[in-house]
Amino acid sequence: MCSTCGCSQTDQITYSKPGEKIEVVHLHHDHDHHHHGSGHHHHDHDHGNRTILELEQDILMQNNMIAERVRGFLMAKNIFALNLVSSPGSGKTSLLERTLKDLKNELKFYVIEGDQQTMQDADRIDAIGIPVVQINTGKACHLDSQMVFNALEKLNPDENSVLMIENVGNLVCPAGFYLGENKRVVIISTTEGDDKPIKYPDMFESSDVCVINKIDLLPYVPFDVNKVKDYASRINPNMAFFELSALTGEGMDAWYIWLKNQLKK
Ligand SMILES: Nc1nc2c(ncn2[C@@H]2O[C@H](COP(=O)(O)OP(=O)(O)O)[C@@H](O)[C@H]2O)c(=O)[nH]1
Ligand SMILES: [Mg+2]
Repeated sequence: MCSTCGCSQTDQITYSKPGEKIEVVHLHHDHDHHHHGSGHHHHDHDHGNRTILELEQDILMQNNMIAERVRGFLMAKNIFALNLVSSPGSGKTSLLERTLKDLKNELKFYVIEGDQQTMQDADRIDAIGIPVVQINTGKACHLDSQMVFNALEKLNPDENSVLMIENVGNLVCPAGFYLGENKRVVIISTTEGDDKPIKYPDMFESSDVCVINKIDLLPYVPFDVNKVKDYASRINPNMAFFELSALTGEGMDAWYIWLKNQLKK
């Protein structure tokens, strides 16, 4: 169960590289122990809210513990990791594609792709010649740290590289799941409306960077860039902003400078 929206997670998650399918058992604690052995099931009803809260805490605690293992692995290898989050279609894969194409001769990249179904995004990354693992989360609406940990075992990334994690398209649930990343990047595109930061504050609060994508469409859509920045800055005063078009390439240079500066730290 996702802590935020209450969706159910599948027991089996498929991890695969393009052309290859591997089944990995998803490790989630058996939370039924709240109900075992008491014989007083009417109490479950009385304490229903408490039980749900404990379940959420368990899931997030478990996730954070494994995220710290991911963090330790990345630190030991001096790998810089970004977690890209957004609603579906904002341009996460497009931003990745252009970034990888433009910087692949300078930096060593690895990619973890998260989607509920299909290998399509992994195929797009594979076409650029970058090592990629696709995680199909099934019913789950976010990546969790165990999935990333398992994907890292498969990727076996070199030291001094950059790991790009494309999360499942969703502005809600991924906010609660730290993956061990260095920075979280929320992407909002000009076709989504400029009210998203106040509607989905958790995602903007938990992100370090906000990429405003599809600026090539600004002449055609009612979207006030300054309003987005204002809303997002109220939620997160430390947010860094980039306005760009992953389609035309406009504004990508500032994003590249930021990325390369991060690696020097
Ligand atoms: N006009 C325009 N379209 C874009 C831009 N970036 C992505 N797209 C388009 O938006 C759609 C969704 O992009 P995608 O990268 O798959 O989004 P994701 O679901 O967040 O990974 C695709 O049709 C892209 O071609 C952009 O900067 N400008
Ligand atoms: Mg995508």
